[in-house]
Amino acid sequence: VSLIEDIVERLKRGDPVALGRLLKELENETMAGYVALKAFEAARPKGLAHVVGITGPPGAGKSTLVGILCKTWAEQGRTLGIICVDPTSPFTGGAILGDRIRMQELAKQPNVFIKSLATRGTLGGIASSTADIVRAFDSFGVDIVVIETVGVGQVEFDILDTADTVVLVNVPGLGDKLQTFKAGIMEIADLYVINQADRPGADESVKDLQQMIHDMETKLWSPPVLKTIATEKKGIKELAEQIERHKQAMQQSDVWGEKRKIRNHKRLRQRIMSLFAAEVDGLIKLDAGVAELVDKVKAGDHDPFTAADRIMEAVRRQMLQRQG
Ligand SMILES: Nc1nc2c(ncn2[C@@H]2O[C@H](COP(=O)(O)OP(=O)(O)OP(=O)(O)O)[C@@H](O)[C@H]2O)c(=O)[nH]1
Ligand SMILES: [Mg+2]
Repeated sequence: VSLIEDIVERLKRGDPVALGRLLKELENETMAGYVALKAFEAARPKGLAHVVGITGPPGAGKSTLVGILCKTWAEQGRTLGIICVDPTSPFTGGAILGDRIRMQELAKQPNVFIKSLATRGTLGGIASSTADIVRAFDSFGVDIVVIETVGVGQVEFDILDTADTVVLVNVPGLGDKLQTFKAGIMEIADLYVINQADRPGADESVKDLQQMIHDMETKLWSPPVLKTIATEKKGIKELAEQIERHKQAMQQSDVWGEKRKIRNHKRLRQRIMSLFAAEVDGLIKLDAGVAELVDKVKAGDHDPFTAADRIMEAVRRQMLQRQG
């Protein structure tokens, strides 16, 4: 048997080492990873896992919260897949060691699997490998996939808009920041948490958020605002309950199914995009004319519209040639 077949067989038997290997391949976007995942996911039920995104500003206490929340779930017998996107935030460098110890502690549980992803490499690469890793966890049979991201940019948004439930973690003293939140990531949150509620101003922040949610148009689900003290394990039970309640609300409507359709479609689009990008990159290397055109656009001596049209034409020509 080939190495890939061997990995797939072991995955089907629930071998955590094989899972670790698959996740590594998916992170590196290798062909072996895609072939293995394709074979594995074909043989498994799909879309059963509840995908929970936890996001918020640097240092809000996301990792601490994820750690305790996941420990609670693991003790209830749930199987968990945790994805930490960019755990080495430059803002709270000191927390990395704590993060690692906490994660090691958590990873000792037989039903908890952790994958850390560093935000490097291609634009959109993280979003697409995260989507594949979610699928891998789902096929492996985990009950809940938790994704921790620092909520600042487009990449996080791309990752989180395919999560079923998005939890936005903040700290007391939101005040003026509320306006900026409103415009961005705020809109995709299903649950709001004021963590570090042991610090002053927690109740005001809760009120501010509640007011903001009240002002927003809410359809099926009105997002609750919760207070937690992650370091003292306070408010965790309520948080877990609300996450579960959101899942039930989604399943009672067509949102649960709709989210899965969007997620599947997005994976397809991401794959097409990356194949296409590879095709174009190959062409630029091979075709002196195209390379020259790209250089002109770079220098500002050529408009990108006509250049893109020409490159598209060249790609089509090349594909036809290969067929003929
Ligand atoms: N006082 C107080 N401190 C907390 C609480 N929760 C977390 N912290 C502390 O806040 C710091 C940051 O916590 P992390 O869990 O690393 O925060 P994070 O949001 O994951 O940070 P990044 O991943 O770097 O963005 C750590 O020193 C925690 O111990 C809390 O409820 N109260
Ligand atoms: Mg963190």
